[in-house]
Amino acid sequence: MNAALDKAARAILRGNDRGGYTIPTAGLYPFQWNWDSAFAAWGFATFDIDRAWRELETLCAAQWSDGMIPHIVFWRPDPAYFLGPEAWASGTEPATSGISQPPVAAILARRIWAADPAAGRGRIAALYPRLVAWHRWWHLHRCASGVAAVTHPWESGRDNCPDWDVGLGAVDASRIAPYARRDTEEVDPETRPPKADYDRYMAILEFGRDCGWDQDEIIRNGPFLMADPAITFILIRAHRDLAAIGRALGHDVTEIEGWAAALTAGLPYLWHPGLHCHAARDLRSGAFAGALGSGAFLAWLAGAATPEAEARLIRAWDGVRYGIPSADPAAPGFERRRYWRGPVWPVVNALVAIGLTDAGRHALADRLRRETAALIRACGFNEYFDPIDGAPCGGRNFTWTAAVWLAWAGRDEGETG
Ligand code: 9WN
Repeated sequence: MNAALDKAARAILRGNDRGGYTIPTAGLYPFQWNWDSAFAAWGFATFDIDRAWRELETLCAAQWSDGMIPHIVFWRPDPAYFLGPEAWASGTEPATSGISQPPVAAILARRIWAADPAAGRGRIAALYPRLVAWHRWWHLHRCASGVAAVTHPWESGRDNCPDWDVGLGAVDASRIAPYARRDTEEVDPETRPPKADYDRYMAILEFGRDCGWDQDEIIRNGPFLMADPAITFILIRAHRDLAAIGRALGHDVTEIEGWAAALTAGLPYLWHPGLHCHAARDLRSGAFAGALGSGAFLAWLAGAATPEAEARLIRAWDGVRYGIPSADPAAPGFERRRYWRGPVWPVVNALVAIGLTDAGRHALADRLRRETAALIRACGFNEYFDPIDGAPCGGRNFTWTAAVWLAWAGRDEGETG
């Protein structure tokens, strides 16, 4: 059974390969996305190590001069996606979006290097300065408050999760021009963010574009600035992994270790005593998101899950058949099929499992792997799934679902890559 699914997963990666970069899925997402590519590389590393490094190299080739690695790279035009290169007007070559995405690349690059140390040494050595520059960009432009912030819900990778409701409520979308979405032509609109969210995504984008993506202006006066527990946990972990890579290459990593230590020291700001876990916070008003989101589960990835948080997280997990739900199933806003407001995302599960394994929570890590594998076995390589009945949602033949199958979910216990 696993052999057939391994073969299908490899075929998805090959089929979504556009020559050096992999699209998330044909039709819905026809360009290179940042964290999708890092997962694609992890999947490729299980059967084509050269192609794995190539994926990361292509992504890093789109790096901006200030160090940012953008969230979308528009290598070739494709009218199938709204919002394309014209909307962002990055002025870069290649054209890109104007924001970033969860910095998982160093976490996965370290694992890819471990898969074949000899083949990877030269490749990781060449990528290392680019990754350091990107992590410095995060430190300088997103972490001034002591925790990591996002300036657009899309920068979080968890677009419409309940975390952002409090910040989006303050965004004025009354002046945006009419627009036509493409995503709701590709998949069931009931599983996508509603128009009210998209209006605000547009308004935030237009502010960035109109100030020429001036980061100081965006941080000072932009319509949306929220501290994100998920990016904070991911960045802590990614800094540590990048420091380990740097050390192995013989570099001084004091600066990187300092970034990780500063973010770790900032975590109490995100602790929500009423929710008993870390939660997003609006940096303009100080208001907390009132709901537990999947970002809280990434505490394990940063080695920051307290016993109180563990108990709370496991309670939310126990509320569904297939973990991890992207929102608390007991909360009134839970929507089991609407994108990041309830569904389970294999890609987030893979990150949580890395954290659980490192925290010595092997039984939980294995439970998560089995629940994820059951979804994929029953329904295929969809973008996300209903956590109650396992129904497949979103795009089909999805690159990162195939990749996490190959690198993690489809492997036996103890084999995790
Ligand atoms: C906007 C590609 C991306 C993922 C994100 C996911 C979704 C895009 C969209 O698809 O976002 O970036 O148009 O909905 O939320 O995490 O990287 O798979």
